[in-house]
Amino acid sequence: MTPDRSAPALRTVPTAPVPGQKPGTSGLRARTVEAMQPNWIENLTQSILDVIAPGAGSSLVLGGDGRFFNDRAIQVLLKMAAANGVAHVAVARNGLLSTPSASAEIRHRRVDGGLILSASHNPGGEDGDFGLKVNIANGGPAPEPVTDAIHRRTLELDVYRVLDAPDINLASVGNTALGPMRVEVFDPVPRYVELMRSLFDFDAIRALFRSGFRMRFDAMHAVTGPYAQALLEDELSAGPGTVVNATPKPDFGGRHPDPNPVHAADLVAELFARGAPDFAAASDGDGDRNMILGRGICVGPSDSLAVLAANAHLAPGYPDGPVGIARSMPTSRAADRVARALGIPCFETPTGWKYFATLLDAGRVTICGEESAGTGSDHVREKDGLWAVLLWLNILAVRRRSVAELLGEHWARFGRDYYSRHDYEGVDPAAADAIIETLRRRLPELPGQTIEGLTVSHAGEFAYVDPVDGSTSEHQGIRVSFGTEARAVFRLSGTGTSGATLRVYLERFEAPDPHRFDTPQAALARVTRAADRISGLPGLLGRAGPDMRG
Ligand code: VG1
Ligand code: CO
Repeated sequence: MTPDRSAPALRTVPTAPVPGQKPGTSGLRARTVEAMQPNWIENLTQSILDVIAPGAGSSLVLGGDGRFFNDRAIQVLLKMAAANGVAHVAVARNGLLSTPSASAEIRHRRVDGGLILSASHNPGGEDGDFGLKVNIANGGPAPEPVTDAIHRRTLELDVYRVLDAPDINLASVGNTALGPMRVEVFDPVPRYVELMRSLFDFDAIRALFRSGFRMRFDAMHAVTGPYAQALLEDELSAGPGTVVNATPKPDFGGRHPDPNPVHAADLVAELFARGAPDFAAASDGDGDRNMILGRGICVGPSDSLAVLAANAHLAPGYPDGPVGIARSMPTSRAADRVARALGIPCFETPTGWKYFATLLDAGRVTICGEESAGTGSDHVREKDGLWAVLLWLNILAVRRRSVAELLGEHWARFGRDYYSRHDYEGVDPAAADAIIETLRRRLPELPGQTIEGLTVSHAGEFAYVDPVDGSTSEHQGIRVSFGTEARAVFRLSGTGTSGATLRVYLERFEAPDPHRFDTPQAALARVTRAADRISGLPGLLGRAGPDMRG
């Protein structure tokens, strides 16, 4: 038989390990310039495929948030998947696939996993960050043993395999052969819309908009634009122009695609100005986070989790309410109060969505959330920004209250957990480690001490034992409790790409009192001073205060 001249040639390319590819809280992140170095993406891809798609015949889902270099990386990933015996890759049209939608696709298609090219809320562009999240067959983020195995593989790799073939056209939907592999370019929006329709009362939300209710959604030039337009404008008739910054851009329009009051300052200003809409929301680069605003009010993510859990039964997807709630350790205890009232368990997990997956898989929890603007449910295995927006809309459509009234009623019933996160960014990593180490050593002497009028009842480092599979995770943040009233938590971020970020999480509970409306920073002044005295921050860093107060 004569060889088929049109068949693409498989090349085995010698390579040397590229250092520094360490998995963080959520996937692997690097400066884009670093990711563009020769062999960087190839080595990483080979290591991932060796771990999650060993042998022939596997199927994967592929896409990302549209950031700079994703288009090149996707072509490399496809050609390497083909060369490594992967049978089928479903790749989103133009490479645009949100993280929750990727999770939904993996689950629906029953494939072996997925690759999401995103550094989430980190800035994009050539001067920004690049990232890759690996998801497993349940649709959730790869757990630590898998990311550790990938990391180990990057350190020992000496060859990678790639197919010499022309680029795949990602602009139109359809099937193409890439050597022995089938590439299916698909539009992920319809399936995501169907999933949301199965959970929420679209008629009730349409009626809310017909009644004159107005909203704004800021897609931050990131991946949620097409999904939000299809859902809010086309399906729910929220009105044209509801979704702003809807076109995904490789540099997110030069801004951080991070839905917080700093990076979505325009949206916040609009909601506090005269003629403000009733409701607004924003999402991050890869569509898994959400910011919720009402007229004249920002809803803190920890409060949002509590309100969603307390009212989930108003949506058709959750008729009996949640069976359990899970929150990351630094998230405020507002959700615990709801769980207690509902007579259901509330689990406390380390930071990062991967820790929720075992609880969700085991059917122990329905709703999960993190203080970093992530909320989600058992419909997928990722946090889901637009899901949270739609659940809020469904609740508002049934309750017919303003966001401020709804929150006020929630606090009147459960009490209020004032909450704030202070971030110190761009810290020298050695200095950051030293600060945490000093704090760790001081922990035993803290209990019983009264600092700024607050008495320390407990001080320790959070270690987690997964109640489903018994796996353990240590060093997940330092907790200092002042009785049941107040708490300070210290931890190092695991999502940055340059320098370290120290996070200080502050909270204080106040029993229901309809006459108290403090701002969080004012209500937390004493806890903040106590936390600063315990950690030595910001003095140790020689700074006046944190770079960010969320
Ligand atoms: C941050 C948040 C954490 C979140 C993670 C990924 O991690 O604090 O709650 O799960 O980002 O978010 P860290 O280690 O920097 O504190 V995203 O939207 O990737 O997916
Ligand atoms: Co994200």
